[in-house]
Amino acid sequence: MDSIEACAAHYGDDAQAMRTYLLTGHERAMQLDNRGPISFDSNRKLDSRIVEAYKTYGFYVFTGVLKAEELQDIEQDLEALKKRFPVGPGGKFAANGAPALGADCTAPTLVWSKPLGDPLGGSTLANGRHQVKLHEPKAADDAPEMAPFILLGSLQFSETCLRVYGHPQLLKVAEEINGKDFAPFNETLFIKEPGIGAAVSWHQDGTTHWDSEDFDQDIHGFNFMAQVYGSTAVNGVWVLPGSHKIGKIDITELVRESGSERIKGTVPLVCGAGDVIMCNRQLVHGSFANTGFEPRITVNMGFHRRSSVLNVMGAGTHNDAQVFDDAVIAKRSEVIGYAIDARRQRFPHEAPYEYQPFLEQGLDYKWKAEAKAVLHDYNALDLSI
Ligand SMILES: O=C(O)CCC(=O)C(=O)O
Repeated sequence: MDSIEACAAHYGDDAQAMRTYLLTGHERAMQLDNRGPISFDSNRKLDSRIVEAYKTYGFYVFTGVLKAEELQDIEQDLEALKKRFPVGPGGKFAANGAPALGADCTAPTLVWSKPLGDPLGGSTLANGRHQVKLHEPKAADDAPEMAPFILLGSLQFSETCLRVYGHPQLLKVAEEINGKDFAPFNETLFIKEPGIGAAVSWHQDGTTHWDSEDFDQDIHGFNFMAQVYGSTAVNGVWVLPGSHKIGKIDITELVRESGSERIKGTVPLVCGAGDVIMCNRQLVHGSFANTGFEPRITVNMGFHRRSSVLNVMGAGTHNDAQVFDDAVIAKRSEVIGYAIDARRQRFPHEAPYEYQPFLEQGLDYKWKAEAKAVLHDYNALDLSI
């Protein structure tokens, strides 16, 4: 409630409307039948109730996926990671004078924003998909001028995120939704520090397949959003349930019909630390600036059907546009192999995931010092559609 009050207080004349929106959205989200542990039936198929709920709403909250030990690893790793951030946008050095994270990368890494800003909203960035600009609340006087809020190509910087990516149950879910030969999309961190974290205006993620004759609700893939600290109505992503089935939506019109940026019918992705949300990329979704007191760090990892990316000209949203032929997809998929092995080394009691394309080709990846160099700039090949 403290965060809800703090958030509402940033909305001036709309404070009461924002308070009501946050409270009712939270209640409605908690009433949906789309949360629970990952579970498979006796044939090792994803529980049909999960599949049905995901199809209906476009998202599912998997509870208790990352256990306390793993969360602790991630928290420590992310604290160390933040110390490696450059002191400002494009900077080459961290505060301690060491070369900054990403300073030697050519593929994009950190995206910065003014505190509580909405840098994408209403801009032509990312193919103009963030059609409206959200309210940019005033940050505290002592807030930094600029702060990082997205880290692209995150797996090259964080071994703990790489291990999350290799999680056997999550990869099995990716297989169930996108087929045994599923392909990666991209991996990012969304960093929403209290009082600083920027908004990500309402959007749908897909770009390339809206007019495809094979269009369906899964054609642009999905993201896993693993929560390090949990996600709330104040700091979390909001979604319009069911909107993933409709096609390309005029968001400006939705906002107009709703009478404000608080789009009618939307609900927040509410969950605890260690929960992982599976979120269809076609859902109308976005997040407000984090004016509350709780941090949200999302370990984001997307997956596609192979047919959605094979020989497709990329959207150029996350990297330079290129055609994704077999060789590009195979190269980009190596990270799955490294992730599985990195996880096996840290959690040897778990049965590692077996990725069908590697089995078919006799490929076996070992996570060791040289492999780290292979991941440098790996996101230049993000399968961005
Ligand atoms: O985490 C957020 O705030 C935004 C996430 C998002 O827009 C995405 O994953 O496409």
